[in-house]
Amino acid sequence: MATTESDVLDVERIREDFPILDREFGGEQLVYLDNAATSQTPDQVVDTIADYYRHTNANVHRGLHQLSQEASIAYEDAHDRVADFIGAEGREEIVFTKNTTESMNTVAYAWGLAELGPGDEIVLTEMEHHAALVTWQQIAKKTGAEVKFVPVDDEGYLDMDAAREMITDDTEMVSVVHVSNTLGTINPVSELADIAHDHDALCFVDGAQSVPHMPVDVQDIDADFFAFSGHKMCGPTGIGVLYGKEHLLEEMQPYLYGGMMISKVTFEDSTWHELPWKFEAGTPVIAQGIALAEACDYLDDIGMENVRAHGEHLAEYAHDRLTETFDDIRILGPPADDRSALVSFNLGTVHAHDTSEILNEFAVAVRAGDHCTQPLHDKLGIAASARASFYIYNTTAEVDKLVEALEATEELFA
Ligand code: 7TS
Repeated sequence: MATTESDVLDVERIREDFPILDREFGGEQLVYLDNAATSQTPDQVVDTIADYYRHTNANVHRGLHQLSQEASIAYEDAHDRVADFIGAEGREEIVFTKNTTESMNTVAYAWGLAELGPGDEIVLTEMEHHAALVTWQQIAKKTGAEVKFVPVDDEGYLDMDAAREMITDDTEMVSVVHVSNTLGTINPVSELADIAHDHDALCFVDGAQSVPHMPVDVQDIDADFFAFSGHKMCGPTGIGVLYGKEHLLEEMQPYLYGGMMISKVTFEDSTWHELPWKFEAGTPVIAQGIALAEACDYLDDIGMENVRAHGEHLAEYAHDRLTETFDDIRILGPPADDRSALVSFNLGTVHAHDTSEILNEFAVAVRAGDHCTQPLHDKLGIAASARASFYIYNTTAEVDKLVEALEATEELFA
């Protein structure tokens, strides 16, 4: 059983970068365990945004004036930094979007509408976030393609035998979540990409919950497309990333049209700017992009292997403490020692919303609901679950506080 504090991170030091963690509610210090929804933002990233607006703010790719040149260089360099963070070849493969959802929609519209038709199949998994599930479902309706779902077994793992049977020569796209935001399952995405490629299908990996928590190399995975959000990895809101293999992005038509993404425009027709700008129409997410690059620096300074070890340690500790403390608790997903940095659960018959309300009285912030995985909750036979999700600044003492607050919740509803 995991009982000792993770010694891979100097958590006390890290917490100094996050003054928000000192906030108190009703005299209790905040215990922030809603990191899978959004992580907190360190001073270094906040300062980068403030510095940008104080000293460098200008539109990019336009003016020949000095400020615009400086902003343009910083914005373009941010693409290189993010490319390096996930092992992409270069900035051509990194499109800045608003979030994971927009990255998904970009491919669904730009690639899916053009390439899919009746007889084609899109293979998803039962644990997809609505960002993938709803998007591909709607693209399927528009194109006549069919959506299939790889089942999730009782332990929260994908049924890989079923996946091998379901992915066939009719499959055009396999879209799979790397780490489930509800179950904490870490999926074998590289194997799924291989299976997809054996059938000449493409593989889209939703990395919203993996990039913040573990080293990711998109080339090792051999993903064709890969998406994640800045706000779950110490970055700001309002920025997401779409990685795409260069030759695929080259072949795709843009999703949004307008300024910045064009090369030559006449009254009759237009041609497109080079990658990645072809997919970044209008004034882009300049401050957010530059701040995301800073977030990559921040996480790399800590070390992504250490980030991973710490988060998994806390999840294991929480899983163990919850199972040993409560007779009547249902924890979703894989065993304690094989999950990413989160634990979703239901305490007896207490509704998850009630649980989170009581926890809030103790200043313990968790998420309650379906976590944008309604069909998965339906399959599990529950309407909602409570979820504690961890990051670099959380401690086992905070998990203990969660458990204490849950003991009070159980008593209240006994
Ligand atoms: N994919 C996964 C696996 C996610 O966890 C999320 C957000 C998204 C996609 C969408 O990211 P967005 O930045 O476009 O919103 N998940 C959650 C969550 O679990 N609680 O709040 C947001």
